[in-house]
Amino acid sequence: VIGLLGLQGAAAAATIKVMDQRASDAAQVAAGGGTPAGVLAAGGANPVDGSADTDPLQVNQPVLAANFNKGASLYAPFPGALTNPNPANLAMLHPPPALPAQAGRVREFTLTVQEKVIDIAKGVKWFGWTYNGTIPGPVIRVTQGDTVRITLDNSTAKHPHSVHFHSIHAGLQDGVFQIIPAGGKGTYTFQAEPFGVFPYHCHIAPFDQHVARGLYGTLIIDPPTPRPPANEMVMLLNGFDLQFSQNNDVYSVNGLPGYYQDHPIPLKIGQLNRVYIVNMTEFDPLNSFHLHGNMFNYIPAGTSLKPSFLNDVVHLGIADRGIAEFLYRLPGQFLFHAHQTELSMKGWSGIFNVA
Ligand SMILES: [Cu+2]
Repeated sequence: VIGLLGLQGAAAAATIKVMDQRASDAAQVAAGGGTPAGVLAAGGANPVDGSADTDPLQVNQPVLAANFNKGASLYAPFPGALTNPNPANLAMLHPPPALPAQAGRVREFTLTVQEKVIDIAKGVKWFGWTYNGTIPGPVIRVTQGDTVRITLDNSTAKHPHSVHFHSIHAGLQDGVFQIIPAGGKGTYTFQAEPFGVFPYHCHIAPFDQHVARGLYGTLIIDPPTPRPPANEMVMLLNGFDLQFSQNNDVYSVNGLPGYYQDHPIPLKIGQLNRVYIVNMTEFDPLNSFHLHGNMFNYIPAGTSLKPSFLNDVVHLGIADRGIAEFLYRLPGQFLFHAHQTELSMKGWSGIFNVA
């Protein structure tokens, strides 16, 4: 408080240096002199913004509340999930199986950039930048120790792009300074380590364009001995800024806003479930995963074989990720969703049907 008042005093007496004024204000307040003279001279005895606050006792809460948007949502109505999504988006839910480590194994993948119009939700089209035609791009799964070769085919794209993997590798394979020009093609090579779950994404400036337009996906690096068998799922969390306003209009799991609400995911009682969660939601500082009727063990970044904690919600900053493991003992329909109401109401909500 002293510092703030001191600054106001300094503004009123422009010839006095700010630090000198602060020191004299502090001395005056410390000596019991109350508000410093310079602050009083600048009108500083009044509330800082000069306006009177509403007296809470004068607020007619029932009337105010009854008229507040008539009880309707403040958000635009969600247009509804696609009825016939791209099968490649649906296939992302269940990743390819883990492979045990094998010395000298080389894994090769091709990501082809396609700048194209895709369907997002009912009546909603999006001119996205995609890896292999989908947002997110395909799930890439390898094992720790594999040599991984990723070819980025940019031959039909109108912009330069790259692919930058999180995880450990040489600087020359990092996808930041290794830009593939429009019409070009290039390969990134690294040895997969450590085991865990990672995002990959384009890393060309302007980043808001190249990432938010859809150039991202999930990389799973399995431990040399795969984790115990489970019903495995991948859920990449994202948003779509349909107005190009730095504000997302719909949110999704695997690029399908609202889809798993309309088409519940069947789970079996007593079966171990393992969800690889990756947050690639631009423009919102946090996304989250909340599970109903249960608790999950969580492994941050997937870089351990042992969970760090048991919870029913986990919050993820942008590019954060982890593994949630859980098992249902009781049947029923259970929501999983972002616990930010806006995100859940705009498409990031789904149902597990446990039987
Ligand atoms: Cu790009």
